[in-house]
Amino acid sequence: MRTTQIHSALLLCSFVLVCLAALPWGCASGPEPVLAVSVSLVQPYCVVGATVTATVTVTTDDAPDSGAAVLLASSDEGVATVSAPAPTDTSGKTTATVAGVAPGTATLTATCGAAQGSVVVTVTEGEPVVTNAKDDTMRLLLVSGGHSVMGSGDGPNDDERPSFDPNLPAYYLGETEVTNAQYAAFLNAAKPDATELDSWILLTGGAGEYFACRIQRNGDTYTVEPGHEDHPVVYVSWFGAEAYCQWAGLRLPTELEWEKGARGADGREFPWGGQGYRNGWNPDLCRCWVNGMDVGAATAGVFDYPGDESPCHLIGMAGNVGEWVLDPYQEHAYDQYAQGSLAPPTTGLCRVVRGGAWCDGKDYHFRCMIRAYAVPSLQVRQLGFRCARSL
Ligand SMILES: [Ca+2]
Repeated sequence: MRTTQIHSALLLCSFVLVCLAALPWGCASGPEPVLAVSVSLVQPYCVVGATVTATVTVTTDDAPDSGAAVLLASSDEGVATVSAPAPTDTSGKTTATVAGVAPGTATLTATCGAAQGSVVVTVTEGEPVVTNAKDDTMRLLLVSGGHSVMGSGDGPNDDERPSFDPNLPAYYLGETEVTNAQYAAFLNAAKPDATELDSWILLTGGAGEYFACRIQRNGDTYTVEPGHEDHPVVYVSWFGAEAYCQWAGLRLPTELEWEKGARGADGREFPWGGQGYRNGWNPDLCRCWVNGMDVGAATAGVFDYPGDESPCHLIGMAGNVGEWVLDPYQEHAYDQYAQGSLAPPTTGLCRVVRGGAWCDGKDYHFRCMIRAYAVPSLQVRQLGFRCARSL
């Protein structure tokens, strides 16, 4: 073979290799008969810094493994990025990896031939739901970071004014108030001495059926009166709430965290909605005096009023029992927050209490921005708590 023939043969081989490399995997020559493309996520969210797998399904009018190459892109690479998909398999599916970059939402679009499919991925700061390792019956829900409306511009109380718009980092908040069963489990594990026990919870409760404490002690064993396991614990002091949180590896929420969890971002009056002073009140949606005294039990199960759900999907923020939060009460705390300093007060004789209770009858007790307070040793029938956790 002459040199020019050898060069021609090598050039031809190179050309064929280049053409093969340019063809998508499994792609026959000519336009592909792609009928539809769909893309789905194994889970509808992606945690910042982590990845999830997207599945792209290509429907063709030929064998499913003859699809053209799939291109996958994110609408916002500041939120989510996608890696190159693997080749289409014989079932017509291909997979790609989605990486969370920053909190927000991005649309993932898969393109194959003339067809497109898309799905929205929400990139979150953490897992949307965590179960507390110390007590696997307790769920905490992610409250996303960002601005939200707090306080009130038209409310009647000086201490809830002004309205302001702080930017809180993400955190977790208990889905419900802590229950009798959860608190009894804590007492059984902690085995408090008599002094500790008395400072945490008043097991003798009050007189009468409505006013009993539903946790009972027999030696070192604590049990719950049957039928009240899922009711919120009451007669618990702020110290008793703190002790539970420390045991569980959690903490009490600050009052700003509590209020954001109850209102979401739009400054609503009640967890379920309403804008403006007392607008949106509906006593049927939460445990309150209207429905609390008539049914023979003061508190209700923590999931018995699903209408008392906040935009963050937290239950019982309006009613059932009022809730201790972390902060000492200072009348002018909201003035200071509104000026930009979000550090909670560190001193004060009382602790803040948030939300209404089964024995409250007035609509304004259930407004999300009401700031009540009590001495931390108080142990009463309408006061419990829920837990929080940092990311
Ligand atoms: Ca409550």
